[in-house]
Amino acid sequence: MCKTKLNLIAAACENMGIGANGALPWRLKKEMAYFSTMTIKVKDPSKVNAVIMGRRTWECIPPKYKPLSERVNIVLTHNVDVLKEKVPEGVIVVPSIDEAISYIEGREDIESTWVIGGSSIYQAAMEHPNCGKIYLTEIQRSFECDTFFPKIPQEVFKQVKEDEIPEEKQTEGDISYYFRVYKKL
Ligand code: FOL
Repeated sequence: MCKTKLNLIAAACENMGIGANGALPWRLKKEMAYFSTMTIKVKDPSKVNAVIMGRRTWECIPPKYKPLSERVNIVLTHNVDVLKEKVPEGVIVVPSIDEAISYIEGREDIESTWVIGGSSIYQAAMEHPNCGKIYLTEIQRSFECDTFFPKIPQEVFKQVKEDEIPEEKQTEGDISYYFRVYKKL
């Protein structure tokens, strides 16, 4: 059965940067809280969500937050055998998005699936037939970055309004941003 929708979630700055030197280029507490809430919240309390990430994204998460709590953590790598030795019990290591989807569809307790980066994983998820929505936080500043969110094709993704997601400008310290949602047509 092919029912798994891939939702992407990312925060990007004006130049579409998402990371620098293996870390986030900014520290935005409320924005990170939005990421946690969105990826954790479920309608059915008997279910959980899954997060899919690349190996480098896995490595960029601070040790005290790994694996991401209350979520099934799935890490993609071409070198499954090597990474399996290094991740805690319960973390799923697979070589592709399709293998991740197969794993998810083999469980009955996963409600939503969130793709949390980085660049190449976002790109593959955006091009995947199961791609659903992109939850993109647009930070109104430029940061020096070495990793970027892929270009969102305007003819494929349309901005939508989502209930419960504020449309107003958000501000933290001297940085402001918008929570945007794009839906694949
Ligand atoms: N999406 C959005 N909107 N913002 C992000 O910062 C973001 N970051 C990633 C992917 N999508 C994103 C990848 N990077 C943690 C750290 C880095 C990271 C993703 C998650 C992390 O440690 N998360 C903890 C909360 C940490 C905290 O409260 O400071 C978690 O439980 O989610």
